[in-house]
Amino acid sequence: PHGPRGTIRVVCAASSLGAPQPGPAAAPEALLAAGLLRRLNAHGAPAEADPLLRPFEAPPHGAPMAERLEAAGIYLRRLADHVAALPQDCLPLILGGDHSVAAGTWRGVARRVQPRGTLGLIWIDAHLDSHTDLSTHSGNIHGMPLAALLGEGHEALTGVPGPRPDPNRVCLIGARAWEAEELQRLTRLGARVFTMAEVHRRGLAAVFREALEIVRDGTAGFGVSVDLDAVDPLDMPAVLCPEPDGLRAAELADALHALRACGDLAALEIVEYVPERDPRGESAIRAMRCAEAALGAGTYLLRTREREFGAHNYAPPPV
Ligand code: 5AB
Ligand code: MN
Ligand code: MN
Ligand code: MN
Repeated sequence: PHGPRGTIRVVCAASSLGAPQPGPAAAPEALLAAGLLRRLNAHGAPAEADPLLRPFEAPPHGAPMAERLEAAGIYLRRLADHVAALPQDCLPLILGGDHSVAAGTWRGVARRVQPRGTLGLIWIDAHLDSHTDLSTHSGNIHGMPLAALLGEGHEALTGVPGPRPDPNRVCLIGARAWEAEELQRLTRLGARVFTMAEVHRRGLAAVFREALEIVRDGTAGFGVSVDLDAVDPLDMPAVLCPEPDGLRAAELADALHALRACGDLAALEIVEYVPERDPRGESAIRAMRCAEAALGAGTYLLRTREREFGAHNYAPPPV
C-alpha cells in the first residue's frame, strides 16, 4: 500500500445553509488562519487551498424549510461540480461548513471515482444525519445529508449529480444521539452503524479496522467524513451540536493515522467546527490534527505526539 499521492487540495465549503446558526460557515477561513496548510506541509503533505466557496444566496436561518432546501440544493450542486473537476492526482480535503455540505462533497467525489468503480464511505459522527425533510423533528438540513446521499429525501438534496454510494459499503462510527426514523432508515438500507457503545466495548482501533474492511471491499475508493461532534465535548467543545460521551481527540487522530497507508482514500471531509465557540483555538488545533494524522506523510507527527501525550499513552498506528 502507498499513501495518498499528489497535492492536497483544500476545498472551503463555507456554508451554514444546513445549520440553525451561521457559525460553521466561518470554519474554513479560521482553520486556514490557524495554520492548516503550514501544518500539512510540515507533515510532508503539500497542500494548497482553493478560494472560499460561499453560497450566493442564504435565506435567514428561521426561513421556511422549502426556501432553505432550495438554496442548499443550488450550493450543493456547485460544490459537487467543484470537487468533481479537481485534477485526478490531487487529494481533496473538504472543510465545512455544516454537515449538509456532505450531500454535495460525496457526489462530487463519487464522480471522480466512477470510471474505476463505486465509492465507500466512513461517517464519523455523534449523529446519524439520516432524516428526510418529512421525518426531521428540527427542520435542520444538516441532519439529512447521509439519507440524501443514499437517495432518500428532498430532490434538492438527493438530486445532486453523481452516483450514490452503495449503502452496504457505508459505515457510521461514534453514534450516540439519534431519532428512531434515522436508525430505521439506515438499517433498512443496510449501512453498518458502529455506535459509541460498540466503540467503548471493542475500542476505536478495532472498529475502525472493521469499517475500513467494509468500505474498501469491492469499491474503487472510499471517503471519510468527520463531523467534529463525534469527539467528546471535553476535547472539542467548539462544535454545533455537542454530545457527551464521545471519542477522545487523540484516539480519533490515532485511528485516522491508518488512512496514510490507504492509497484508495478518495477524499477527507471535516465539518461543523464553530470558531466563535473556540476563543483559545484549542478545538481548531485538534481539528487540524485529524487532517494531519490522516494525510501527513512524514514521521513528524509520531514524534510530536509522543512528546505531547507521552510515549506511554501513544498507541502506534496499525501497520
Ligand atoms: B449533525 C438532530 N438529529 O435532525 C436533527 O451535526 C441532530 O450534522 C442533527 O450531525 C445533527 O436536528 C446534525 C437532532
Ligand atoms: Mn453530522
Ligand atoms: Mn453530528
Ligand atoms: Mn465513555
